[in-house]
Amino acid sequence: MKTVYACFTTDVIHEGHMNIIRTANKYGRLIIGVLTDEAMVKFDRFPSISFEERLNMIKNIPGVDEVVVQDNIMYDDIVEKLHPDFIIHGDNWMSGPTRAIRDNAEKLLSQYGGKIIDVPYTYNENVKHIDNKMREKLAMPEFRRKRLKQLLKIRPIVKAIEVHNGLTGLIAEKTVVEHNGQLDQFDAMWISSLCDSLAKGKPDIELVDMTSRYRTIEDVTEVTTKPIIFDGDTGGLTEHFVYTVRTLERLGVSAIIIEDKTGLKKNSLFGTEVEQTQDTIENFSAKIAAGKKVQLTDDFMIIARIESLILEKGIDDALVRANAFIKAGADGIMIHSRKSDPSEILEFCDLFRQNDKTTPIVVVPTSFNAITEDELAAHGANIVIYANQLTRSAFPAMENTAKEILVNHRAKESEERLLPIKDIISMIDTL
Ligand code: SPV
Ligand code: MG
Repeated sequence: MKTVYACFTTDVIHEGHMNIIRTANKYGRLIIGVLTDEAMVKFDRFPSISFEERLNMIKNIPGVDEVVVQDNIMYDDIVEKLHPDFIIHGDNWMSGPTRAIRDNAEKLLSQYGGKIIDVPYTYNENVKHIDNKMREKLAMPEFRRKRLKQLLKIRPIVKAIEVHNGLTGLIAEKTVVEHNGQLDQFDAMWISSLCDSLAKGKPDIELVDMTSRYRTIEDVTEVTTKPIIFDGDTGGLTEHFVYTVRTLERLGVSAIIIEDKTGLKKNSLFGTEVEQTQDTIENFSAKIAAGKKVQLTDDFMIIARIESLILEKGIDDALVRANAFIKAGADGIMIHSRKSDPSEILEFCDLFRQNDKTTPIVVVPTSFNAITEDELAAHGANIVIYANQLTRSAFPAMENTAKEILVNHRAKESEERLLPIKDIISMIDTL
């Protein structure tokens, strides 16, 4: 009897899956691999039910002879272990980044004469509806909010990218790349105070008020499912901060990062070129403790951002503060630097990890951008934030086009660099 293998990454079985199962049964004994959470979040989306639930669901489908665990989206281990005669999949994997998965399967099978079965993908209103419902469940505050903590448990380092509106939210949500035979995407979104302010043509000095910042969150949550880390600047007055915590929790935000500065906040990347005042350990600890006290769920995180390196107060000061803020209840710490050399950040991480193996460390490698995610993770960093690169790439592109139109007195010359009109009008899915 021949064996047929299929990998399932779904939380809901619909007619498309049943079609694959029926087709597979014609070829032989069907083994289904259930993709682990770790592997699933890396290339697709967060599961809305647990791995065990997915395993049981698939085990109980008539026509499924055996269920196994698949812990990588690529088939190398599975093919080595099971040597299936066929791998079956919907033909939607013939284009886009998932093509890399098909290529991987094909190459492995060709070594011993195995074959791929591409089943025409079932795409009708019912399947579309089920798929949308599954995704939209992930966008609900109660599911989205806890996802950062879940990701921290299963990702070697959580990767967040800056977003400041629906469009940048969609980029963070949907961008998947194939590189070196692996698929990758961002895990989370960072609502940067710098970029949220810049998008409104305002300086990054806590001038854009919370009502407006909440509006940005709503614009982003409308069209995405990934977890949000909110840049809360100094957190403002403690009496105000407690309300911010409540609102963010209700909106489904996973974490707020507040920095230990006081008075008129200026962007950290100015460093000591402008006057910036660090808050006292006592005041800032009291602010964190007040926030933790009003928090209603276990999902939400308050992360303390330490500005000692930015203000040239040294690593020892940063370590003392980190420990004090954790004692006050902080769920994580962010350490920032504006040097291009990452040494002080790495030294901080190493020293901090000597006594604390678990509290998440967040880093923002804007200035020290040569360091890779793997290197940061090796020093104990848990979250890496690409804090402003989308805004910084869009701005020069827009400015160049504006200049070009002025020079040419028409738009023809710019056209070939622009997204085609037909792509832009069909870019956004309608309900
Ligand atoms: C932001 O993105 O607004 C930040 C990070 O706070 S930084 O600009 O580097 O201070
Ligand atoms: Mg900021």
